[in-house]
Amino acid sequence: MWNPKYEAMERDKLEKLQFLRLKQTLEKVYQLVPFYGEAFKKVGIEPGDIRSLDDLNKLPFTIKDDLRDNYPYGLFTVDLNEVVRIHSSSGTTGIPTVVGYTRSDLELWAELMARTLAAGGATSDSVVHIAYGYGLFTGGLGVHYGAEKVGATVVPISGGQTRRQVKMMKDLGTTLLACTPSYALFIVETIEEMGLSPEELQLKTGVFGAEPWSENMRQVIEDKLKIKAFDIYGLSEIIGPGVSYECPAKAGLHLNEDHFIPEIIDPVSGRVLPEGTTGELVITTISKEALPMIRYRTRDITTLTRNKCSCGRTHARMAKVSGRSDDMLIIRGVNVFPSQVESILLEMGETAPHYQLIVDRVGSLDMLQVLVEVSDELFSDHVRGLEKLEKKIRLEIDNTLGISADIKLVEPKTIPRSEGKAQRVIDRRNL
Ligand code: DLL
Repeated sequence: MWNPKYEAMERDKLEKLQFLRLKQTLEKVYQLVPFYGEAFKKVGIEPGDIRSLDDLNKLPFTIKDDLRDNYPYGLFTVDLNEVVRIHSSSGTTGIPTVVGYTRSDLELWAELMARTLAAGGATSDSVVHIAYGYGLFTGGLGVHYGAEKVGATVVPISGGQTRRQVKMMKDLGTTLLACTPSYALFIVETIEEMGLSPEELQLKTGVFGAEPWSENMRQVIEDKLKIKAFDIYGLSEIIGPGVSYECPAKAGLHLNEDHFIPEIIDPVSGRVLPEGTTGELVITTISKEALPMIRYRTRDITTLTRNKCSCGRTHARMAKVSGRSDDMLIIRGVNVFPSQVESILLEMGETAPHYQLIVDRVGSLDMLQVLVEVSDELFSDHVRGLEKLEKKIRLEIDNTLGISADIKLVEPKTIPRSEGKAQRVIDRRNL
């Protein structure tokens, strides 16, 4: 454990600390950020009305559009001369969101990433290969400063030039790989193409995140790279990676509760849901300086538990994120997350772990097509084998998710590979 004093803090102490920090944050945003001042007044709340953590739900939510409406610096609580770094999340549409860090925010971020990496086995002996993108994306630099804080030897390679990445990992004796799970798969393929085997590398662990990935995907990555794979979660608006991370128990991701307060809400009604119920994660930051966030709606779907973990950490654990409420596809009325399709495909184990969902509307009917890659051998096999497999996958998806999909097996390496976040869904419906 990187920082047992906080990571294993008794719950009553932790909650006292949370409340103290929450009060300070609320006073600050109320005074300094007109957006919050107005939003609180609109619901008739002042910071003084928040008398316990249970009162948190009296506060209004903050959403991504609020960041966009106040673009670029409108929600900052400090002057720009105190801001020492900017990051931005690209978003797929419209105005990007800009986030800022004071020097103390950067120190906090490095601390949280040190916890994350230490939980994934990093020590000062590790050689950490960071293939998350560097730049405005928080992945590269976020992991970077955490790895340096741990004292590891950092290789800041960023994404791209995958053959060179593999060569460097081999030559430098990399022990820990940090990248998106989809890029890890691309690296696996490249290792094979280069005629190498994972045993020729020194890799022991990987910390993967920035996109949803199923338990079955974890299995594939662990088997193929012969490593232990850990899930790490975060979002730019809150801090970047470093919000929550898996420990060796792999029983959920510990959310750094001494700095963030999580809630789970019903994404439709906005009501707070009881512990253990699946819903949308909402996070309040309680120690960030430049850009505090009050009840920020992440859109990520998960579950929370506050039971103590076997690893000794006391912080709440969130389940692996199954998807985003705004990525959830509604196909003929049925809710489908791409990760559910991924789970089914990988569970069957007869195809490659590369797939894409194409959604279209013919007349008034939604059509789902699932493109799945198969191995060279199977593809060159006679057509009947392929048809049989397509039928099997179709049945499995129908039985498990209750939707009929058209399955198309495609040749190896025809689905685009990703160096960052994979594009799993192409929605042509213009909804
Ligand atoms: O993706 C931060 C990050 C970088 C996390 C590197 C982990 C590793 P954004 O670009 O702002 O920040 O995207 C945040 O990505 O709301 C989730 O929908 C998704 N996401 C991040 N981590 C996970 C994960 C970074 N482990 C958005 N599992 C979040 C599932 C994830 N989804």
